[in-house]
Amino acid sequence: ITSLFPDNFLWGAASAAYQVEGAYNIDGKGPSIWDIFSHQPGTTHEGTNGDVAADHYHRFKEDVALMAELGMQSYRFSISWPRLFPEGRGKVNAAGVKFYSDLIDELLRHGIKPMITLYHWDLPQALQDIGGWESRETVDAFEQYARLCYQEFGNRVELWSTFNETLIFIGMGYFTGAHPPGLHDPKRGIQACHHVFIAHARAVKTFREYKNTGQIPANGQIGFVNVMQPHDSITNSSEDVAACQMADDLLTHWLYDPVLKGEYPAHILNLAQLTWDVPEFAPEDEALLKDNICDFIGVNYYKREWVAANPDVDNTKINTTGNKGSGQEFGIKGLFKFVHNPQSTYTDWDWEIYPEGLCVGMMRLKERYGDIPFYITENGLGAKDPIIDGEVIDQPRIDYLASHIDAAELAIKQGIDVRGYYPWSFIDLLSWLNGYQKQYGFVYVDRENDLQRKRKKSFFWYKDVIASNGSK
Ligand code: BGP
Repeated sequence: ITSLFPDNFLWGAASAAYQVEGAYNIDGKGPSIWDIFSHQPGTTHEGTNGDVAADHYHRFKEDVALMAELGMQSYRFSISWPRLFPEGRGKVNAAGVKFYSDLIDELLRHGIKPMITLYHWDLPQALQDIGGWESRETVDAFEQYARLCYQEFGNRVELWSTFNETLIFIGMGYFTGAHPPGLHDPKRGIQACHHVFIAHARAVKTFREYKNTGQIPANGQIGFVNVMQPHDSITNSSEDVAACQMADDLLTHWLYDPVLKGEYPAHILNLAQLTWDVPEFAPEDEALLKDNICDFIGVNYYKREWVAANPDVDNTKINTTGNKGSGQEFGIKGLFKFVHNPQSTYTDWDWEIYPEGLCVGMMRLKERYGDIPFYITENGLGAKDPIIDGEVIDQPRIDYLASHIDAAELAIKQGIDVRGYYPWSFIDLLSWLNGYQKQYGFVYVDRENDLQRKRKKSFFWYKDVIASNGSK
């Protein structure tokens, strides 16, 4: 049966600089907050870090050849800001510019469209030292960085996004402290996030200026990538339903409304009562946001969360071992908490497997924001893949992705404008808090054996998916 995926649908895969490149201190790159954070004891799983990662920096030609063999039509990757600006701003590192320029050329030579993420969490440490996203100076520096990227790569790259997953880098960076800058200070997090929205709008505005002068082709598009995590209330009780609404407002609407409506959801402003001191947008910032609504939304979908009322405690527990049931908890006292649903299916990292959520999530977003174009910028199964007779047999990944591709097709059937699918990830790479044991790739990296690449079972499966435009 032919699929419902349009002919120009983009089948891709995704990665991020810190997780794949390695070469963390090579050729003039400056340190990022992740370089500093991951080198501190006790911050990551068994002290793993991205110093070497998959060494994609040195092996990108071999990797692009594999992408081509897989049939990938697009590759989503991020640029390491401190590779271009070792100090975050000011002096440009020419070797860094050359690396991305060569990577882009190599992709284009193989007919693969680059999709660039400007910010996938590796803020230059030099900017953290002046306050990071809490400082308005970082907003200026981001614009300078975006400008350099448009100048250097804009003529060859159509698809761009500004930020990846504000929920995670703000939530983990400032609420739970599991990511850098490692704070437990929601008030500061809200302020940092506020600046991220303004930085986003500034980068969109600048992008359009480059488009108007022809330095970026007319078909260039810029979007924002967010976590898409549908929330459902665990019971019909009014307390749980209200808690679920709060989770949606705080974890979804707070992060989508500013980029798609140019304002904060009312509930978030009301949270000022909790002394979070939510800043209102200054009139000029609000106008900037409203005038620069982005062209598409990238959704990263892994799981849904079941929500219940939470009169009890603030808590976070992250399963970083892959031992199922070792606990994945999150709760904000007085607002909501996530709960395990015994009827659901979970991965070994206690993430619910719920393919329909991919469709449901986009339908809910369409209901709130109108008919926006979507790219599914991440989706995948983290697992300890079994090696059987030297082959990586990752059948659970195939099952996971196949059911989510069905859900994407269902979304298209329901009239959602879905334009591309980028599984996480092309190759096995660093999981921020789980190290190298939590694998996502179509390509296995033999860490015992000079980082040799090996095609997994899913590689051959996804190759057929792409070749048949998603037909089964
Ligand atoms: C998303 C990030 C990715 C990636 C993925 C898998 O939040 O954008 O960078 O890491 O999650 O997460 P994890 O590695 O924690 O399993």
